[in-house]
Amino acid sequence: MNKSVLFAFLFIQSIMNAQLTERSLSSEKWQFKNTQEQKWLPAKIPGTVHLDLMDNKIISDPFKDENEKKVQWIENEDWEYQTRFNVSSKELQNGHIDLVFNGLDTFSEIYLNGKLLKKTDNMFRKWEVSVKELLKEGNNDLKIKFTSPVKEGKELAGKVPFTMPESPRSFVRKAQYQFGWDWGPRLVTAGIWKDAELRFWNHATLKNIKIEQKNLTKQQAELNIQAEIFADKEGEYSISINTQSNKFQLKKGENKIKIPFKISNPKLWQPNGWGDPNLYDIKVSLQKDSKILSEKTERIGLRTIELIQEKDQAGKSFYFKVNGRPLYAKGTNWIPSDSFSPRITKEKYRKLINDAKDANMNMIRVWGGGIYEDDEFYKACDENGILVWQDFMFAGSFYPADEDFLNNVKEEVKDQVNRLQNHPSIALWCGNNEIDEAIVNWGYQKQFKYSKNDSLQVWKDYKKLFHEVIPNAMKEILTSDKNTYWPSSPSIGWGHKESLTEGDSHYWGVWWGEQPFEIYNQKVGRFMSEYGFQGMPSLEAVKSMFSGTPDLSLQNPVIKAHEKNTRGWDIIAEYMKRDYKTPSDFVKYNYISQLLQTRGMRIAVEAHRRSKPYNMGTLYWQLNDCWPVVSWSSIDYLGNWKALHYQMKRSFEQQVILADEKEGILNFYAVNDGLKPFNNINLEVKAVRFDGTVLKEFKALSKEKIQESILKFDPVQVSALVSDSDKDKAFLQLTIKDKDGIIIAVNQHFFTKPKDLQLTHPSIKIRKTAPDEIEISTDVLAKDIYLMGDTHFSDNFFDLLPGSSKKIKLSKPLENIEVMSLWDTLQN
Ligand code: BMA
Repeated sequence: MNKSVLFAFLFIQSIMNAQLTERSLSSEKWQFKNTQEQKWLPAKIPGTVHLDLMDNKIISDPFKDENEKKVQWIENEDWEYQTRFNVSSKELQNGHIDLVFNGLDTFSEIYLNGKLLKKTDNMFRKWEVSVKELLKEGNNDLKIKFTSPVKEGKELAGKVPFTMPESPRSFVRKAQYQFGWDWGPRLVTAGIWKDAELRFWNHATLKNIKIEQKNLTKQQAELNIQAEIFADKEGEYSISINTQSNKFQLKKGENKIKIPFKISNPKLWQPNGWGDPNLYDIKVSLQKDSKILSEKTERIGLRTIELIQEKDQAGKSFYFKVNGRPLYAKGTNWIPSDSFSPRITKEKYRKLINDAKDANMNMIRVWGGGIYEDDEFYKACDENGILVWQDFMFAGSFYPADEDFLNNVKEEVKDQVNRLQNHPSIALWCGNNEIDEAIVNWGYQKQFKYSKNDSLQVWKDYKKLFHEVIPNAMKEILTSDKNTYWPSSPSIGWGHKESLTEGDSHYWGVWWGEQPFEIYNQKVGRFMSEYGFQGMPSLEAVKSMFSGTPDLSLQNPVIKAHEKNTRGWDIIAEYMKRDYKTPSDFVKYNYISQLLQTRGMRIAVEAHRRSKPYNMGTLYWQLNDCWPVVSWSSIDYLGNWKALHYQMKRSFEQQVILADEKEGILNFYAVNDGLKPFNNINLEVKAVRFDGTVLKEFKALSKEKIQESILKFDPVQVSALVSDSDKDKAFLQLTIKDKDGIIIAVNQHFFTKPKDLQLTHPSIKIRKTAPDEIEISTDVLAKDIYLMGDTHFSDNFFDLLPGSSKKIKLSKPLENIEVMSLWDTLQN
């Protein structure tokens, strides 16, 4: 090696040495055991004890059969995890070495080479310990002891002088849905649920990068990049942002450096439906003496977002203004996609967010009983233009507010806000799910015989946690106060009249209140953040509930066990009786239960959208499942679209034509959520018999402009379109066209409930037009076509109009496709 080559080699080496490196410990060999037992077994990190017990064939899959009951003992046990990892002398030469746990579930003690390093008590926090002094060259032993969260929770609950509902779950800073929910099994996990790593660094390290958007115009985005740096000695350092480099004098300890940064001709981040969600990479590099010490890249979007609440005649508006324009929010609620969240893959996150985008959604609410989701979730939302309503993880109970608990929450808020704040998708931070409502509406105080003082204490604790501690912790972290904090969803509980005139609203009169679906037409709030109805999952998901041969019958105890709402089956049966003929055959029952769910949600969404701009958001309950289950979801645990998801895609189209029939009068509304206003649109209405005969046809011209984005056409009497005797034999075909005759939207309106329709036997034909495409046709109306097969159909559960055909794409080719329609369920 000549001198110059040697010099270059040493120079590169010194840079390498200086740079921060992270070494994951997840790929080391891990073992686990019950503390009561001797034998260590292989374990996987990140993971949970249930998954490890399954891998070691100690328990059977709790998602199958009635196994959930058999694994309840796990939550009462204590568990230990250990690994031995090698540290090289070169690694030891680094100035600083931190041991980082991105997530420990939940009560644990961390031991390194026999020494207790830290005790943890919050699944949602990140734990970092400096370990340079404790590490040695060669083998090092790391052990984490987890104590039962249920035992720990009970002990904490014992300190409160009155009984708290849902005890002990609310005492434990851990995903609340694991304690069992009305769509989820009780599987209280323990373990190293996120990656564990060693971080090697020298001199100084970038702790956080915070990007403040100061000003945004067409010409320029003015940003402040705030770098939070920890330095072990004072001195001159340089910080470069993309290609712009600056020198700074850093002090020993923590430093906060603000660097102005400009982007000219910025391309905005737009929500789905409004354009591209453009993103920019901001690479921050910390250097000393030309050596890179630490680097971080943040992917940001340039956009403004405000929550607008203005007093009006009815109450107070509630909507998001994005990039200066009111946005009608369309979407759903998100729960964790698995009871064992560490096994949710990046692909699963991507697929679900894509499915949301595909269904024309622009907002998802991350519900407070789950987890702060993985980075991949937020990245996918950023990239797909999906705004996130982010709850903090508190749901449907009372929570303590002693000093330890509050301090713990404060750190959790800081960790999570630090992690997530640069994502352009984050629209709002919300304190909790249904806690205000639980305190005011659910009668726990009476049930647990609270004294007046106990009740006052609960309210005081609530205010402390959600009106003081959380928003104040957020303020400490955020670079600007433009981030909105909303204490509770809903802001006013269901049943109170203000819940429909201000704030966000959860409407549960349908399902919980067992009111008819049609009530949705009246109960429209300013922003509907929850409402829902259950439907069965795909047949494939039902079959996956069984370890052996599935027995598809409603009476089967396995199927019964996969419905978590105590009155669930009865409620479904009751609503089904109201609107459909209840089939005795299981496959047909499954199909009708999905149509039933779809019917309810369609009525709700159409009512919400017709009420624009009074109503400015509709998020149905819920997108996904955490196991195979009968639930409110539109996509089942296996990722299959239920009938509901296909319908939401239609109902969430940017431009829709909607009919509202009341007391023999029909009103038609054209709704437009796009950026381009309607321009001279025409409505065509056709009354069509199921056999295709056109009974009446007219064009509606005159219209009332409620706003740029919503037009109301002149009302029409039903009797002018169909006679009473034709009401069960005909439907309305609604079409809006632009001035050039191009179709903007279509819809159908039926005059009777599905069970009363006088459908005739359709002759449905399927023709293969390509390996991954079919054409389906019918002679007479084929209502609610259901294509069956192990593939994803680009459309399904749709009405095929008399004498029409439609092409459908398949995600994978299929030999045999079975089909049924509503007609098949109306026969005795
Ligand atoms: C809502 C949610 C969940 C629940 C759902 C269905 O209120 O916040 O807690 O699963 O209702 O009951």
